Amino acid sequence: MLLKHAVRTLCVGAGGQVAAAAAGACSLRRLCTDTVDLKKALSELIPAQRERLKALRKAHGKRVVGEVTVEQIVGGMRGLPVMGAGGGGAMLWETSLLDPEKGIRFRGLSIPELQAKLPTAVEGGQPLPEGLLWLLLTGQVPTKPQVAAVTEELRHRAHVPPHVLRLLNAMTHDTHPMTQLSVGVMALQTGSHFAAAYRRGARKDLHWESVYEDSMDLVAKLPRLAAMIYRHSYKGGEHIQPSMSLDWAGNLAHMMGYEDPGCLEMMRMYQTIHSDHEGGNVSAHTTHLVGSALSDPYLSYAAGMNGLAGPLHGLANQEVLRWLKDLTAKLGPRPDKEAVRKYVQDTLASGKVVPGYGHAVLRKTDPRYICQREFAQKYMPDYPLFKLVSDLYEVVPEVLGKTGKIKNPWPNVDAHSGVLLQYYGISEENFYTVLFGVSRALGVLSQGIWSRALGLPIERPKSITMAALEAACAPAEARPVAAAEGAAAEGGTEAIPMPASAAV
Ligand code: AMX
Repeated sequence: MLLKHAVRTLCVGAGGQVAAAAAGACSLRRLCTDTVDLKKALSELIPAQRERLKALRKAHGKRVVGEVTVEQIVGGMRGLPVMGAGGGGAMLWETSLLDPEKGIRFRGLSIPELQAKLPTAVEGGQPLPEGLLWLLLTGQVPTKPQVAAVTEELRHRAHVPPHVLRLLNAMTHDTHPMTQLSVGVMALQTGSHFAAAYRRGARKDLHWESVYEDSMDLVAKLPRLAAMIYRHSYKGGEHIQPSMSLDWAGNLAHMMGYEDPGCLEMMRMYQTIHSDHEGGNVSAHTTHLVGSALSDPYLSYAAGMNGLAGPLHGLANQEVLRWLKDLTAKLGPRPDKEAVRKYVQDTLASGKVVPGYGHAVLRKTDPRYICQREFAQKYMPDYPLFKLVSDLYEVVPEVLGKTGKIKNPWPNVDAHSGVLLQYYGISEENFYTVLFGVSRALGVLSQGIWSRALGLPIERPKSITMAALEAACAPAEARPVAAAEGAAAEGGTEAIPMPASAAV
């Protein structure tokens, strides 16, 4: 590991983990060494967390924590099973938790708390995402030297081998940037430490170590890869070398070709707030699922990125910009609110979604939207596109609310991010989801390291046929018949009862 200078001790006793402390739950123990070495810090935390999970399973493994409804099974597994605050959960995810009303908490910290506590590049500025990475992995707010050590570690891991650029060059310039990202990450997989260690027969309790190496390598290389994709797609393949004095997110802006200090700060904020949104969203869940088969971090993250590329998920930031451009093309740059209302109604009437609005879990305005709005109020208060987005905030929720079916009419993260990028000249909206994807690596790969450290098993939920569900819901006296019909209809041999455990 790089840079092992001593810093002040963090040993302040047990129970200090910000997230669990807030929740009153058992927590990660405080680090008791003077280290700026992230891997060493992790290795000190892992044994106690393994014991914690073991004890939980032993004491409560058979405890019923909720009921499952038919609606939950056919409705995308939302709120499964319902238990306690936060709306329940169907998988273990340690790095962040989404409250439907309050929004995301990163190891217990809200976005304003991140902004207040994490080290920054600029006095009073936006958090450095490297600090968030430390927080996600250890549950501890890092010191400045710890963040500096992560920046340095990432710098040393950032090289992207030439075969990746050759592969990008082989793709046409109009290949969607998310396709290029997925292909580029897959090409990087040749360097997987985990795949090599597994081939050599690495012990299961040591899997996390090579997964850590892969994850840090991948996080380090992503800004370079993303910038290569950007320059390949839009700037005639004229690439820009990384700066050895810039931080991880600042370097991303620099390698894309943007040097405005405001743009660098925007990139630090953007990369921080898009990083993690608990485990159930498509990109996180996919990364988690694929990783559970012991596919290495490159394979599992690339799979997650293919999910992020869907228009109902990360691609929504691109869709928002297209929708805004279409709006201004039809109505002019600053239409009145009545015209905007009509445009929103027309969108709904044409059977399309209003991009950037709604959420599967959130029931209030996304704090990530608010954070970006506050950034815009500070850096670009008079920018016409920002004013238009502010008008939409006043009009869209009311129109969506009137439909009576949309559970959350409020804006999500994607309603605002494109405006900030446009302001700094990053006008190519097809690229926006790549920036989201680079950030998302921080969260999903951190959890991936913990998943291997905790030895979580292959994920394999049992599925069910419609006939079996109908049979399970039929009145008791009708069940055998329904079951038999269901089984016959499906060409199967049995419909109910369903086995509680799943087989691979
Ligand atoms: N515009 C129009 N209709 C919407 C809508 C929107 N913004 N949000 C929800 N609806 C519709 C749904 O399509 C659904 O219609 P149906 O009953 O005819 O199928 C109905 O309202 C109920 O949906 P819901 O329970 O409120 O939402 P959901 O959990 O099924 O979907 C989401 C959540 C995000 C996919 C949806 O709100 C949506 O499509 N939003 C627009 C796309 C978007 O902004 N996605 C980004 C989300 C954040 C992210 O992942 N980056």
